[in-house]
Amino acid sequence: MNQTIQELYKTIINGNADLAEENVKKALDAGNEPIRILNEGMISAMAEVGEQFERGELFVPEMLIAALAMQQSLSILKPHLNQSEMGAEGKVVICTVKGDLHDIGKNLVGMMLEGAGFELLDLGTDVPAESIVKAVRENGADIVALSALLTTTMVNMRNVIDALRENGFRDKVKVIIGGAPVTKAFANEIGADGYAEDANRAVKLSKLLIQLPSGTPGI
Ligand code: B1M
Repeated sequence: MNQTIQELYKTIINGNADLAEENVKKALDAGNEPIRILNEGMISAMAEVGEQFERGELFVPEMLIAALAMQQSLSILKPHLNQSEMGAEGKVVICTVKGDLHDIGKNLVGMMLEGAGFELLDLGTDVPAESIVKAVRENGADIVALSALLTTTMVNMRNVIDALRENGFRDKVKVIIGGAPVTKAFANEIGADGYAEDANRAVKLSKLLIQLPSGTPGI
């Protein structure tokens, strides 16, 4: 890793968004390939943040700040990247389900997925099943990622899976779910393809699921 990219890597881990933006510009000015800046300076930084989070060495606020630094600097890099390089991992439709306005965890998962090379279509919060089906129909998707923070709204995840099935999309997309009250047992019960406890695990799960053929039992 050369010096400008290393500086960027460090500023993202430290969550210094303004400096990270500056460092993307510096790395571009120094003649680095945009895709190299993305992979070595940004995606690897978020992977390290995720690992530190899993080891309990940093916590949600730090992860969120790092994710925001990643997001901000990504907006500087995006115009320099080929479309095929961004979102090369696959397309994800993400949202918080109907009735639920909590979006911090969903945003974190989205940023981490985007940082890991997935193309993201974020439908926001309080999203009814029909809107998710519509988004999949109109845009295509490899993965539908659903977040819920309330015990009263997590049940709406089942409605999304049912609606995807009724509209003929269930075998075409993988469905992953997460959020504080959600469990792996619940994911199995409603027929989701996978459950992730946190944003980093959601990325790992998505990378794994996208390689599996349709109809493979959930993990
Ligand atoms: Co609300 N709220 N809230 N709230 N809120 C909780 C969730 C609650 C546990 C607080 C409590 O009572 N202790 C409780 C739920 C109880 C329950 O259902 N069991 C609760 C309640 C009751 C409510 C209201 C009903 C309160 C009221 O009005 N009476 C109301 C509901 C509004 C609605 O949604 N319709 C409400 C409102 C709000 C605010 C608007 C004030 C605000 C949300 C602001 C926002 O999101 N923009 C809010 C907040 C901030 C919280 C707490 C304090 C924090 C949530 C949070 O952002 N955590 C929360 C208490 C708590 O969780 N300790 C609480 C940080 C975030 C990074 O974590 O979202 O869990 P989290 O995401 C994690 C993982 O869960 C996972 O990854 C993230 C970490 O990497 N993850 C996924 C999340 N989504 C995933 C998707 C995946 C994979 C992993 O794959 C797709």
